[in-house]
Amino acid sequence: ADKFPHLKRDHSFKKLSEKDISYFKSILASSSITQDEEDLEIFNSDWLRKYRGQSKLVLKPSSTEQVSKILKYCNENRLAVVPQGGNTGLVGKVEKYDKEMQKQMLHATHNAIYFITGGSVPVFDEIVVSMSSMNSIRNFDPVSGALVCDAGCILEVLDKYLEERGYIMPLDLGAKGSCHIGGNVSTNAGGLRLLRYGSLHGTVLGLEVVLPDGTILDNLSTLRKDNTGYDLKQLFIGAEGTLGIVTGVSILSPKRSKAINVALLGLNSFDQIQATFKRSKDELSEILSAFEFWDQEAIKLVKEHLVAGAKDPLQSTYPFYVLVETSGSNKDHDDYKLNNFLEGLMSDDIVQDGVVAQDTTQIHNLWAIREGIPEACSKAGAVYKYDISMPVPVLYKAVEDMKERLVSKEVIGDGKLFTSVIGYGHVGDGNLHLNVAANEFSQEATNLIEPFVFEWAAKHAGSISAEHGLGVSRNNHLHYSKSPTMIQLMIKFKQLIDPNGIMNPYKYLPDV
Ligand code: FAD
Ligand code: 2HG
Ligand code: ZN
Repeated sequence: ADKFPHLKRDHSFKKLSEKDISYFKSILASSSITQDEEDLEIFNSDWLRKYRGQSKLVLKPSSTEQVSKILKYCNENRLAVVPQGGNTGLVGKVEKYDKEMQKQMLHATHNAIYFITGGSVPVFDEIVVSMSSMNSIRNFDPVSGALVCDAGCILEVLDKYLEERGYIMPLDLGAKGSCHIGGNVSTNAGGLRLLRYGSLHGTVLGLEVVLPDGTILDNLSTLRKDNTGYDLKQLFIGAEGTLGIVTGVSILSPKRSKAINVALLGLNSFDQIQATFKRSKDELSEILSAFEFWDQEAIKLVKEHLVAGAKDPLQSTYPFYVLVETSGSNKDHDDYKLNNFLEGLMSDDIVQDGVVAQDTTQIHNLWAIREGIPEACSKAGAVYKYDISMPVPVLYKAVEDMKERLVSKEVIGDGKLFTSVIGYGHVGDGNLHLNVAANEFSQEATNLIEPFVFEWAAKHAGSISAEHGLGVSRNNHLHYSKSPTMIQLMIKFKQLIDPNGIMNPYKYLPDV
């Protein structure tokens, strides 16, 4: 595909034939098979004919047995497969990019912006297996909070279901309205609640996975403790569809907190952010549930490009912003703690300004600023997105060093290659989202930021991807974060579980 000029179709994969279609028609309802050119567009990143994937077939199974039959057949016939959830993954790559694309991108809808960069899009003619029809909740235990559901359930739908029962999903992300829990598990998504509830490696209790040869691995345990043998489910969390298709998820949901507070703070330096974070752990301790930050560039873009509700409620503009959320069981207790915390920060001149949301609408509006940053950045032009983790003290140095590099090379500013460098993210998790906005994507621009950014992460004991994963855009940079021994072991796992390499090829592991 034009989009991936460095890749060549693997000719060991068979091309789709009428015989194959007949087989799929024998196991799936006709409404679960998409072949129509126009309908296929959306699964192939439609808006750009020139660069779109070339899948000719989308299958939408509605049961684990159907997924098993599909994969068994594909494996026996060497047909390559791309599992697809909500298409919100952020690990694709647009190699070529022109003004026309950019214009379309600026006018694209929220989801379309991300769709074109989705790692769940086929590279060549892989069959798309969309999980959107597997969206039932299978079981919920109101005592333990264990939720068992199909992989195609939308995250926000699950959260609403749990809200009615006094529980909450242990993860939350800006893409909640579209992403599937199976996609979240397959990308090991982090998001806005990781600080409080930990990663999916801890909250997922069990998985049902269809292996590439059609075997159903039934590990849908609801146990919190189970030390019998290797913990196989962990291999599939963050495997990005390269080892099989996740069809069912068992996840531990915590009780929903009765009292939620959100405060927005304005600060002068990243050192002040660190001091605030340290204090929040001391003084808010068990009720602290989120600690997010963004910089002045981010708020500028949010104000310029976004969205009703995302106004800056502070009087002046500050170099940095922090959103602190508390979730507890007693409103008076939480209010008291938060007010003391904020007063202390102000009187010690650590925080310059602050506002506390007074009702749920204001809570929503403050979160809308944070959750709207990725969209606002994308509307600023061609955005190179990096998602790196490192020790918190050097987190913002990545933004400063990148800016300094582009300034010293005289490639940023009016009429130059780049327009801005933006920093935001999950500071509580040591996870920076470094977005570099350019006028257009080009090889020249790419070469100015890569591999610099990956080398930077490696030099500072960081990871080249904290939460978005590898897809087609980071697979060849894996060595910055993992040793040759580890990469070799990963390749062996892949060969063991998917010997024909049919699952999501060309992605995740380094090109051979
Ligand atoms: P897709 O994009 O469809 O797929 C992602 C990958 O998983 C692909 O490799 C695909 O092949 C595979 N896959 C999907 N479903 C399955 C399955 N059932 N079995 C096997 N493989 C499967 N990520 C974060 O970590 N934290 C954030 O805060 C965050 N915020 C975001 C905000 C916005 C606005 C957007 C657009 C994205 C954000 N993301 C974030 C990216 C995140 O990775 C995805 O949104 C989400 O986890 C992917 O789910 P999905 O269902 O859309 O998967
Ligand atoms: C977030 O935290 C997401 O908002 C998206 O992970 C980050 O778009 C990005 O760079
Ligand atoms: Zn994030």
